[in-house]
Formats: sequence, C-alpha cells, structure tokens
Amino acid sequence: SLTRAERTIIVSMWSKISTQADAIGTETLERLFSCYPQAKTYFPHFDLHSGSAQLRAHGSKVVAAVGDAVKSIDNVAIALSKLSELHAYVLRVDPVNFKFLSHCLLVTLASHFPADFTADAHAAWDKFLSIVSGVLTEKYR
Ligand code: HNI
Repeated sequence: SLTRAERTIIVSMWSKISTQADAIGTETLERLFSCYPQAKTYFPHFDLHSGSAQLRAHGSKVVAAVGDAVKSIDNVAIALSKLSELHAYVLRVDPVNFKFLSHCLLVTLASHFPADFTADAHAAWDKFLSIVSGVLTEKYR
C-alpha cells in the first residue's frame, strides 16, 4: 500500500489535475490508441479519431473514476467495486491494457505538470495506478 508521502503527492497533484481533467483524459486515450492500437478493439462502437466527442466524453469518465480513487485513497477497492465488475464481467478487457493505459496517463501527467513530476511523484503515481489497475482486474480470477 501507499506510504504517507506517496498519498500526499497524489492528493496534492490531484488538485491540479482535476482542473484539467477532460484534457488529460482525452490526451491519455489518444496516446493509448496511437501507441497501443490493439486497445481499440474494445471500442468498435466509438469514433476514436483525435478529439472526437466520444473520445473526450470517455476520457473525462476515466479521469473522474481515477479521481474517485484518489478521494478514497485508503479504500480504492470499495470506491471502484462497480467498475471492477464492469471491466471483468462485461467488458472483459485483457489486463495488459491497464498497464498501457496507466503508462499513457503517466506520460500525460509528466507533460502537463513537468515541475511536479519528480522521480518521487512518478514512482507514487506508478504505484497508485497499479493499485487502481489491480482493483479493476482482480475479479478476473
Ligand atoms: Ni474503462 C468504461 C474507467 C481502463 C475499456 N471505464 C469505463 C467507464 C469508466 C472506466 C468510468 C464508464 C463506466 C460507465 O459508463 O458506467 N477504465 C476506467 C479506468 C481505467 C479503465 C479508471 C483504468 C485506470 N477501460 C480501461 C482499459 C480498457 C477499458 C484499459 C480497454 C483498453 N472502459 C472500457 C470500455 C468501456 C469502459 C470498452 C465501455 C465504453 C462504452 O461507453 O461503451
């Protein structure tokens, strides 16, 4: 689990991220679909072109869910339990895609907040996103 220092980093950076949540969500998905095009197979019903309305709407939902996890940083499993069932039982997303998405979110954070994105911040976000991904994939077993 996260140390107190890691929680502090995440909660404080979140207050900045949340002011540009939609832009960050959209950029994360654009990076996901351009770097890891296999992730597109889960969205046959979406227009995935850069800047499309569906991409932006979905990006803002994903970042809002990360925000829910930040707000319940000690109880991510409870905060995301509904989403965990959706991704495991309904969407059946291959867990490797969570690593790709987490990576793309890290890169997006680094490019939007270069001064905040120290090595410690990078490590804290990496750990936090692997906890979030772990929750969203744990019901697969
Ligand atoms: Ni994900 C729907 C959050 C990873 C494919 N996803 C959602 C929704 C949220 C969400 C929120 C909307 C639920 C609703 O409408 O009730 N997804 C998250 C989060 C992560 C994540 C927080 C990881 C941090 N999802 C992924 C990954 C994939 C993925 C890695 C596949 C590449 N998600 C989907 C698909 C949907 C979805 C597909 C349904 C989209 C739709 O609207 O039809």
